[in-house]
Amino acid sequence: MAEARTVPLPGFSLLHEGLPQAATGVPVLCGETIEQLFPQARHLGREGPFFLYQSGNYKLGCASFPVAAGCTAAALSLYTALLKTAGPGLCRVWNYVPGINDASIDGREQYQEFCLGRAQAFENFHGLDFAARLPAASAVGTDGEELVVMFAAHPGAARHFENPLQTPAYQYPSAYGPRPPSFARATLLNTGADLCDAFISGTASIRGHLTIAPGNTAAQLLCTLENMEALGEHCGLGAALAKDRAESRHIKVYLRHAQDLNAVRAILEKRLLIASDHVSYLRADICRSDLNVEIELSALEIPTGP
Ligand code: 3EB
Repeated sequence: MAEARTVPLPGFSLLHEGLPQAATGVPVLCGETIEQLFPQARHLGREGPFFLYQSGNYKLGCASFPVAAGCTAAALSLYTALLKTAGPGLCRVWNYVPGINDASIDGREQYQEFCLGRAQAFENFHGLDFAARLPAASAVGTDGEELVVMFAAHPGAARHFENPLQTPAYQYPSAYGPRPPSFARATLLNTGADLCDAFISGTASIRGHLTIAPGNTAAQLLCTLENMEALGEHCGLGAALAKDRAESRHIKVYLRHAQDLNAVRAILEKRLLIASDHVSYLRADICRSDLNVEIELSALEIPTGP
């Protein structure tokens, strides 16, 4: 199987050569190598560590920070800058965490270190009850040396949603780490009288706060799809996740094991995908070592009228 070492990030990051591809290398196993979520984005300039872009009313940003001094410090630094730069309308964050399942110098997982610094930055910025402000997100591993974060912010009123089948990640018990993950399950935004944008966070095989079917990719995929359907229903997109309404949906499927590709594709072709979807399958570690698959979905300008 050919693995292209390209960056399946929201395309705006590739508009500026300032971001080294090596920092975000997540191999594309199949599908589009550049996500075309904001194909019209243009480079605006820099602010602190962030390269900034604009696409319509969206402000987009991308930054990286070395993890040599620890992932907690890197996350605190990048998120402190992100919250200041993005402004109040933060809708979506994409996180790329080096060695996400590796042990840190303090014996925690790198993902836990990342969560610690991220939560501290949100708390510093918004105060102790920051949970209601948290946007949709995803977090996957890389084999790079830099933490990479990208954001999309919009001046419209973003609405954040939880999944009725899942414990809010920001309420996960402390067994998973000293600070829980800081994200919402979905963020929706009305962009016109009858139009909305939707960002479904990275979704995995978690019920309540427990991993379902540890290590079993096929069973995890079914649980993940059920989670996405329940979330779609709950946030008003519908269980079919705007399948028949969105002009195109942008889906990224992260696989821990490249050899799961064909089996996962076959199921998703039947259960989730239609011809107009933009899909990429990527090789990446997931934030819990017993998770094998994570799926995210974004769609812009979904008609919401009758
Ligand atoms: C989960 O539900 C799976 O830390 O930003 C999904 C989406 C996951 C976002 C994050 C983590 C994050 O906990 C992992």
